[in-house]
Amino acid sequence: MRTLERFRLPVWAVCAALLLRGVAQAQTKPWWDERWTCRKTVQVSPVGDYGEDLAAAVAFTTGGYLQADADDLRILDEAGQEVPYYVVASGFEDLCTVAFPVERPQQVFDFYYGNPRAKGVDHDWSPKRGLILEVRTMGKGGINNWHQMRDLIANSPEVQGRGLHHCVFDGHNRFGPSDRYISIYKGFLYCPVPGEYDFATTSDDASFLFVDSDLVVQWPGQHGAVADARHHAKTRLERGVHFLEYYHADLGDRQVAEAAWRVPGQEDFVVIPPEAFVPLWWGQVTQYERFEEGTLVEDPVDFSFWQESSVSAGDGLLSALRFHIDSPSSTTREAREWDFGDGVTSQDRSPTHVYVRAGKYRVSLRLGGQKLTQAVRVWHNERISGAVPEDLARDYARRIEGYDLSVMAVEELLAIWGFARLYAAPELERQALGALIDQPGSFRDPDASQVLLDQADALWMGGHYDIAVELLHRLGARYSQKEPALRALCNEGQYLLALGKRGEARDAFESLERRTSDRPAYRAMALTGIGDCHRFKGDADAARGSYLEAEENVEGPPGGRAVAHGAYAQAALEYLRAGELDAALEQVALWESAAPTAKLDGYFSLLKTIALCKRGDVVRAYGEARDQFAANPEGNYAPHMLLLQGDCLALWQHSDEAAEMYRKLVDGYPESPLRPVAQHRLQIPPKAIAELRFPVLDF
Ligand SMILES: [Ca+2]
Repeated sequence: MRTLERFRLPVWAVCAALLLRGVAQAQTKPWWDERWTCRKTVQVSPVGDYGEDLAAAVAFTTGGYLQADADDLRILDEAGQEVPYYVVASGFEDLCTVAFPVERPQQVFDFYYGNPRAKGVDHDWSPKRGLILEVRTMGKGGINNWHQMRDLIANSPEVQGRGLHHCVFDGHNRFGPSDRYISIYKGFLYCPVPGEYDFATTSDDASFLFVDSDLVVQWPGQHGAVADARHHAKTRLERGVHFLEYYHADLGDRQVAEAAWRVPGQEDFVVIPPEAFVPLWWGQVTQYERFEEGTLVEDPVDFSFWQESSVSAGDGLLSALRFHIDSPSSTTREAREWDFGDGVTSQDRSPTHVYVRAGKYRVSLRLGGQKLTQAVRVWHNERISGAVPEDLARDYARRIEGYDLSVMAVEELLAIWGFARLYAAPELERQALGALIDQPGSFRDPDASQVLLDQADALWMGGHYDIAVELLHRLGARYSQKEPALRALCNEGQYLLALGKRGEARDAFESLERRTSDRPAYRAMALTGIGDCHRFKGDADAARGSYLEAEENVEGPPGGRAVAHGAYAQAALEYLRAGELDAALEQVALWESAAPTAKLDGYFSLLKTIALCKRGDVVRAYGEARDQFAANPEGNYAPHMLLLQGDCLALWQHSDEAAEMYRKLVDGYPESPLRPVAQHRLQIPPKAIAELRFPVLDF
């Protein structure tokens, strides 16, 4: 530690150095203890009237050098005397907030830390100013009275977060998920006049308000909040500072914690305002010095960060954090790169970064040859900004569109996708979806793969047929053996078939068949699809061959296939009559997979076409009717298939082709009871599914 000696030079040497090196070196002052490697100089500024028990608070970044519980923190005043302090928040991230006593404005203190072996000092000092909020995860216990609540707090040791707060007026948990948590507010109220003070609480769920350790008003138990002060009680207080405690517990659902008062002479209750709490002065870091392996680091790299705004999106939360380089010489250092710990980087001087999920991130800044990494926590702090959520969301979407989404994890991409959908940012939605498809982890994640499959379905139903097919194709191509890929291929084949692209559909089904030699259920789907391609071509015999082969791959249903036909048909029809279309289609799908040869029977196609058509999927409904007609133009259901093809085409706004189908029925099936229906539809084509009447179902 020889290098430290130069800070113990005699006075004359310091004076000589000053003369030689200029005024800047006047800041060099003796190092208190060489075992402590970091020193931050803090200057305090007064806030509000001075009053008694002066105390300041400062939040400083620790660079990860401070012990999590701040045991190695030492604060020295200008005379080199140790000053007691109170840790408001430490260890949640590389940012520490402490309070400490002060004597006068502009007073300067040295904060020493960075000694992993230092033991904590018991100061027995806490500020008689400000308001501190602590949130804990709820443990086991009741909230029906103060005794239960006290035990519950004792049984709830996990602290989610702590910090200085403005007032007791919260509608969410700013430190974690807003469910099953306990909030503890402790603050110092200034009562301007002696007299009867009326305190009120409203909460969701329980709340207990104490003044000077006496329980004044409470609203225990599980309940919603009310918008009035019906839960209130008076207490007599002298002029001066009084200790307020407010304990709140939320069991779930909504959450509110609100403390109000009516000071003597006032008519109405008001939320106890921030200015009612005796203010802490504010400290600011003015200099940072650090020793590394015994050598003083010239102008160590340092950056600070704070949460600027948040937007909630469904179950998730997006937050913008602001980062600022604190190293004085940073302007002269050219190489500068931020890594925000979520895969995104930036070269900006003072970037704002949007995190798509709350949580802890390791953020690093490379500046010149130095690098600093700090733990940064994105809190569940959804109301820190007064901005309109839609405005913020637009700004967030714009920023996120600039990210390289290929480096982000599946959870992040899902969050972005959900956000983009909620706030109607189609470009971002498309980007997130593309990145999800390309992200190797997507199919290890059941949520992500389901999102992608559902999305393809939604695109299809929205009329984006080609995009839906493209999405499924990419899914199928990329993850050749995984279950969602097989499902994607199967859906792709069916969509292509509905679009009349038999060759491409067959490619998809054959690709599925090649991959599923050891997976009978999917193999049956592939063979059924290939059978559908034959049916589309009008080759009923080849279709039957493929369907029979498919049936060999599925276990026969109980009671045999003939019984299954009847059971599925009955169930599908009943669901159709009840208007439960998804359930009807599910029965159709079960029917199809248990007994693919059913597809050669017109009745199956009839029910499937009606179900698809009623659900609004006229493209697939049309494909089914078309293929069934092609397979068996002589069959009992051939006129039905022509009628339904006409109906689908009419709804799909292909009126000429629709008329052609109705005419085919009128001319080709003179004995059919459906002929008059077709004649009528030639006069008045159907316009909406709601007004359409179906054979079997309606006549
Ligand atoms: Ca609640």
